[in-house]
Amino acid sequence: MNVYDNPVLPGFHPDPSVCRVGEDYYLVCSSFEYVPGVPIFHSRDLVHWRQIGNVLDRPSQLDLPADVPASGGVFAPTIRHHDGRFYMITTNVGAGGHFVVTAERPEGPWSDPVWIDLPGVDPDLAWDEDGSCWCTTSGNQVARIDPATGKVLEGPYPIWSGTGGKYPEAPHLYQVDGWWYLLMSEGGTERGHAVSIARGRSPRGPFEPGPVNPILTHRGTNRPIQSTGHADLVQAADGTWWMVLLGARPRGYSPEYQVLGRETFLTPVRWEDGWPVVGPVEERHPAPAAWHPLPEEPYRDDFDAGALAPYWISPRSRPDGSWSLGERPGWLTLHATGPTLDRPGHTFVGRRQQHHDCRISARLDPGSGTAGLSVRMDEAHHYDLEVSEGRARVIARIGPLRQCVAERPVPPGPLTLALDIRTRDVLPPSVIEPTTESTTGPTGVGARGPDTIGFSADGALLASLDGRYLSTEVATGFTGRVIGMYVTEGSADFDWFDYRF
Ligand code: 6LW
Repeated sequence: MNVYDNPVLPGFHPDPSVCRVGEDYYLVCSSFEYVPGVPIFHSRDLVHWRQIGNVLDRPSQLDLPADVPASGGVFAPTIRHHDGRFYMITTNVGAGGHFVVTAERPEGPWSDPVWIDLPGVDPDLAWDEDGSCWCTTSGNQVARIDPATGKVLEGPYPIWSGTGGKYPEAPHLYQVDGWWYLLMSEGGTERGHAVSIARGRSPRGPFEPGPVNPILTHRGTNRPIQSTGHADLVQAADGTWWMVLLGARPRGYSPEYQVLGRETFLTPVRWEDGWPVVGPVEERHPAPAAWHPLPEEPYRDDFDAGALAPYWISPRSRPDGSWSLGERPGWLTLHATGPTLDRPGHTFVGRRQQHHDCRISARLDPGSGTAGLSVRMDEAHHYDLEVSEGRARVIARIGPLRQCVAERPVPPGPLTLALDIRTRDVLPPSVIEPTTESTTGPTGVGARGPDTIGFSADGALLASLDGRYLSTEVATGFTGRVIGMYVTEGSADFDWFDYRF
């Protein structure tokens, strides 16, 4: 029997939503302040996912305000397939609200947005047998809408808001065996997160809660996967049921730090007496019957392709003219749009950190610019390995403080920058004396943190920093670490970027 490992989509991939078309599955996640927005993945078995694009890949679909705060922007999406078309509905928080885009093919092109004036976040779409389209939003409330025009035709009506946990959200409606099931989350997206269920005969309600609620939570447990919630259900081609959901894997000493953000997990569902039953989410489960492994992704992007791969993201915008794969063929050229990573408006092209232990390196020709690699949570929380004027330096920005923690001369011309992110030299909580902070080295690597990040230039280590300051618990918000190439003055070229784990 095959087994699979959770998470099925590691790294900052929260709020998953999934749909099946025949034997193919499609999954989308939130993207917040990053563009392109709403990554879309394909799988034939719910376990192995390949990114096939981004649903919101042009400014006519997603135009984030220049000052949208970190963790603002695009919140939780829902993906559905109805009458031969794909529908993706989400919310641009603070910049237009809910909107639907549709496509014939999941890889796109997706339409321009149709806006819907309803309160809340986390919109869901479901159709009944007479073709009416029901849009449920956080709260939870349901409205009948025309998805072609965005017009609200009926409602919104308040429906079931859960068992009393904070933030009733992430509603999804499903019609199964003559019942309408309302799956929702409550308790907040942090450690108290939970999934609850109710059902009724009509989308308008009334909804009666299931006999056991929440149907899933890891709150108060010592399970390595925490914050389980924001779930979506799918029936596989063989009739079995599965849940995709978000969870987090915090590390380090109390209160424990999550550095990869909220990730996407998969767990089996069974039905008992007309209600879905879902066990704890394990790190390893027996796999669905279909099994379609994918070839290993190359660890290096050589920048030889004509377009940027879909996993490269940038905060708020990536204006034409700020980047190019053609100016120096085989290199990614970046041009500065802003002078600092501490404020929006800078040039940064990055990818999610997806593994607790990993090594990132890049070949940089800084020319006469100021450029480097940055591990980013947001403008106020990032570590940078930067080169300019013949010197490499490590800069730590933590909250209101900004400090250069190491600096050394480097020879002119291209050089290799590397980040080593390691958990293995971090002691588990049980062996740490609660009153002492062990440190290793001049930059003060705390053994209580979740990991350490080492910074080197052409093989010479400049500094090793405690990773806790680039965690959700310190930075706040809904995203996770993104590691990127940047330039804050002039222009610079990157020959390749490696991500190994
Ligand atoms: C999202 C909400 C949630 O809108 O967090 O975990 C919010 N769930 O449903 C941001 O992802």
